[in-house]
Amino acid sequence: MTDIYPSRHAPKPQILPRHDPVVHGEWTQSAPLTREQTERFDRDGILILEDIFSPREVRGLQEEAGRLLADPSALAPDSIITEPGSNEVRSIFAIHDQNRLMARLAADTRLAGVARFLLGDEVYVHQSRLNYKPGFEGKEFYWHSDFETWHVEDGMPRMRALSMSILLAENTAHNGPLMLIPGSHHQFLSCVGGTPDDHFRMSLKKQEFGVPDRENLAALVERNGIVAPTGKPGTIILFECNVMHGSNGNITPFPRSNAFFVFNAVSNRLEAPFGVDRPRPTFIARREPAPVAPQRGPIIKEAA
Ligand code: 6CS
Ligand code: FE
Repeated sequence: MTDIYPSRHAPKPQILPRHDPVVHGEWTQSAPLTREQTERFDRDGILILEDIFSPREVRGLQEEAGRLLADPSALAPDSIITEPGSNEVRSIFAIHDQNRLMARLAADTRLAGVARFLLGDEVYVHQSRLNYKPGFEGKEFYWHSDFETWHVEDGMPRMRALSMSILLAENTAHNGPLMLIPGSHHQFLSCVGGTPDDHFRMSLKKQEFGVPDRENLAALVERNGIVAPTGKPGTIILFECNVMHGSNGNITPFPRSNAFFVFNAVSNRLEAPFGVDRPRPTFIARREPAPVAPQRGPIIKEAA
């Protein structure tokens, strides 16, 4: 099978064309986003959705994330990733598979319904995680395109996926907010260097392979700038699978926690990885699509 997005093969980085549309669905009056929001997502690859959840729903999600962090004993040990150099929890993966409320959040029409529209297909959760980025200890996530990793290490064939980060704590300019390069998704930045065996054991803590070269990254920033959306808990930062992004460390006392769901089009289900022999474990990348049936209504019932 021809690899139209080759990466980590060549001795030099390359800027390759994007072969996939950004918005795969057709906007109509019944779309879950306005025409303006849809056009902005197409242009920038980023969309911020605010005031989507009720205060009760946000509080319930924050409490659940806190409970899981306080007592992860019921969770699959493999799914818990600690910070490099400490035992602080950095992420809990496959959260929609391990927690009823997070499964209901992922299936909510305000998330899965929007993903179905933008991806123009039924969707499933390719990956989910709770990111905690603890105060004082939270380390950075270096610049990367998620699609580059999902293509090379998981076997995602085309660019027909997107991420939704639901803020569970105030994301400020200080506690390591997500930084994104708007418009960077329109080209594919092919990386140099191979991929170590079981790369995920290192990359989920500190990614050093499948990262862009500094010259091309500097050129991207020069042309497009950097945005670092901040917002109150409940804000959704939605970004396209090939947008270049990263985040700085967190040396403030305030954790920067979020719930993170990756929606992939069912038609874009994983194949054999394009750059490694063995695919990553399923707690990181689901290999059997389970189409999500979007659900309406509050994810937490208001007290009677
Ligand atoms: O490797 C992955 O799939 C994960 N790593 C990062 C830094 N972002 C995407 C994804 O959550
Ligand atoms: Fe990422």
